[in-house]
Amino acid sequence: MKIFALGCTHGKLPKSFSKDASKADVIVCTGDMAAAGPYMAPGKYKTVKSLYEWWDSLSKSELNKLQKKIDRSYYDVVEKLSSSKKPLVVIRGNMYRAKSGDKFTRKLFNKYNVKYAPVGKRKIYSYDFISLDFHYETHNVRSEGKASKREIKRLINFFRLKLFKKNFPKLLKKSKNAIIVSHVPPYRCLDALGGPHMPKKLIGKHVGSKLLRNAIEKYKPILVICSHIHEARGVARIGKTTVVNVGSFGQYALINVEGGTVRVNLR
Ligand SMILES: [Mn+2]
Repeated sequence: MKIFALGCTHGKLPKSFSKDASKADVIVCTGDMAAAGPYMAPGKYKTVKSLYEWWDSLSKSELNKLQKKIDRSYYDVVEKLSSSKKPLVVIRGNMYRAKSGDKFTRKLFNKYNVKYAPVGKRKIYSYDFISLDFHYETHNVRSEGKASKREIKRLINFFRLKLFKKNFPKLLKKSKNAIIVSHVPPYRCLDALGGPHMPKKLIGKHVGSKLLRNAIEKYKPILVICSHIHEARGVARIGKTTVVNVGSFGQYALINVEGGTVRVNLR
């Protein structure tokens, strides 16, 4: 089975998408499809903080204009992904999660018949594709570590950690040939913060999911496909499980799964 996998597209699909997707059996997208606001800043910015400062400095009308562009990019990516007519496994990531964004996403997914469950299972060929959408745990709420206890609790509840904790291991336990599609990488695996914009004290900090890590160690799925930490792109192993962080902004992976053997080609 050939998988075309990408994620954190942020409005950008690879030029070869149609060609490569037509050769794949399954398309996987690990979320964050829409353009990322602060990263649309013109010119050169040295730090993440300055990107956000630029974003915060915008007037209401400038923000509205950009928001329309972002909405459009979300729309375009989902339209293109679903145009391949191949089985499509998609999750949402951390973007568009407030009430209006949630509504926007549901409408968009309905329009293109995109099947979605925050934590769910779909059998495709002889494999169980298990989705695990974005969630926060105490150690990774706001990587800056600045959130108050109350805010941490709110974000953990808002992103429904309880639901994931309850259902994710259950689904895995009952699965054969499991392939996990997660927004966040597993803890201490392709999950270290870095890159030129990152404050020094955060470089190397692990912000992956412990829920996912523990489940991998216990249930030994064949493959985990993730993104979210753009700068930690790569292929790694946890025991016999292959983990692929597909990267961002149109980067992708061609993955071949035959029985228990996984081969990964990062593009
Ligand atoms: Mn993300």
